Amino acid sequence: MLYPQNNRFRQFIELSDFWDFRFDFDDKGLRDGWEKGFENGQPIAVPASWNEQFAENRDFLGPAWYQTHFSLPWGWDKHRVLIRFNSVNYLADVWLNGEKIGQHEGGHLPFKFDITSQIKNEGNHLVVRVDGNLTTDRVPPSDHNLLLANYPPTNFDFYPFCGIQRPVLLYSIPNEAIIDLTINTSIEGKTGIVNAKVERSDGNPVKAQFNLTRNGTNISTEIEMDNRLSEATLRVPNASFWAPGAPQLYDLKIELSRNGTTFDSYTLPVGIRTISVEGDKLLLNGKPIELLGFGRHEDFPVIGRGLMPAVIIKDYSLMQWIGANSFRTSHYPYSEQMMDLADQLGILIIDETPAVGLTFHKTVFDRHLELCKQYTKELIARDKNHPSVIMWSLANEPHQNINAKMFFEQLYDLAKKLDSTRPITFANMHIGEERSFKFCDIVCVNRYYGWYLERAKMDKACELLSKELDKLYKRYSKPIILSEFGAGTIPGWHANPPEMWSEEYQVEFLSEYIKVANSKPFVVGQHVWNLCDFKTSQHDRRMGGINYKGVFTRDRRPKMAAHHLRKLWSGKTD
Ligand code: BDP
Repeated sequence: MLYPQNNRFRQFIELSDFWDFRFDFDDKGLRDGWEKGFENGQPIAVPASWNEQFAENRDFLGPAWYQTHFSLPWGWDKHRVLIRFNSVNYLADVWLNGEKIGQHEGGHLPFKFDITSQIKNEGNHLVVRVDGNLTTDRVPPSDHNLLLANYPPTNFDFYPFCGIQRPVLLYSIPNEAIIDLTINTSIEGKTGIVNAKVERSDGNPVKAQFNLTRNGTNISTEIEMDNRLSEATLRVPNASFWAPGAPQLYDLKIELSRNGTTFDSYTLPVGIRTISVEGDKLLLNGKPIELLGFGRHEDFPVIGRGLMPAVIIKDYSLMQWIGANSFRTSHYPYSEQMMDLADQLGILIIDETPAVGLTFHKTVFDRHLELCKQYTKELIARDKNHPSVIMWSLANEPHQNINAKMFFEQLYDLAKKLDSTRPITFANMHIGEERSFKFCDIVCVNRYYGWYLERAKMDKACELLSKELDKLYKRYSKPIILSEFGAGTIPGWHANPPEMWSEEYQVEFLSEYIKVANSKPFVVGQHVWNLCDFKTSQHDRRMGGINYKGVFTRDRRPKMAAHHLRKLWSGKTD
């Protein structure tokens, strides 16, 4: 799914602004015709979660209604016009000028509607009903078995922020247009090979010009297309390959023309790189790579899970300062802006779907599988062209259950069919061995010995961790990533000898885990939980509704562990 862009043939504007907003406490909006417009609203910032914007109603998860008005930009009346929502949590119903234009279920992933036939030149009225409620038949689900018994009752450990959390874009494309591109790259010696598959809105005959450029290099080819789907391959001698530390990007520009007149064009950054699993190694461009980094959250005071460009910059800067080269989009897809920057900065990403808290109960199995398949398709469609994305994670911590195997077999097959070039994984919960590791190319384990188990006993914790890793490798012969390990730490709380919740304990905990990881050649990644403290539901284990496992605070100040990790990962102390 291509991101809208501005060029001679395409244009987009963001409808980011203060919109009009109303909570629908009695769920009467649909009955009372609010889709035609509602009264007594209050201003709200879009994009941003609604939860922390007001003095009241933080934990009300919906439904709530948004409305705004806009005019069509000059010159768009001759073109196709679409509206794209980059992320609405969780269920969105959309009306334009009183007419329903569609619905989308699931947050964190974009959806779009063609509104060419509904749009007016002036005075367009857009209404969105958002339901962020957690229920058992949604993914992520509400607390199914009271495992956490938290409030709001989630089956996962982060705050269920809701609303229009990423930009809403209005965009125009030509009537005959490039609809999608799929880029695959490979390497032969010093030559980079770029294969570009093009999907068009129709199959009319056209000429397609492909130009791949970077620093004065220009590789081009022209082909005739007479199908909706066509492809071209470009070979780049002495190519600059994409890798952390050298994130070399080419621009691939595709232009469509007929009878000498160009009528559409799209430009995409392309990184030439390969990723594969061989034996106990993860290989980037044919060479073993070790992932050092974090699990993270899109989370910041007031704005919640809303797009926050400055925080994205800050977090990348912190990761680079500390010597990290990677992170996992725990536990849902992050903004497209975050992915674009990872391509530019050379950061590796384990890209996770929003499938967290899965239980596989008979009553919800089919519904959850259907939603997870939808999310997997939407995620791969959105992120398949990012060189930074090196792995798909199909879920976080599914509950171990006999039915999980059937579930993951189907999801794995689907993901492989959609993208055979990237390894697939999911992150496994501490409480036991996963029956579905068979359906992973790399085994990801979240482990908390020394925190939730063997509390405060780091010696015993490391012994168990080490034994378990050996056992897992012996059984599955796949590389392993420690995809989470961490200790709750109150900033400024000290103890000697180290005690749980103290900064010293976090330092000890992370150091000991890293020692174990470094001692096992088959452990190819260490992702600390978490980059920063983050908001979660209220619970007796979560003081103030905050998970304190960050090595930075929620406002991005370093704890002792941040300095320590920097020393371990980058050798720097200044
Ligand atoms: C893991 C989860 C993560 C939690 C973490 C924790 O994957 O979402 O925040 O534990 O307990 O089980 O801090």
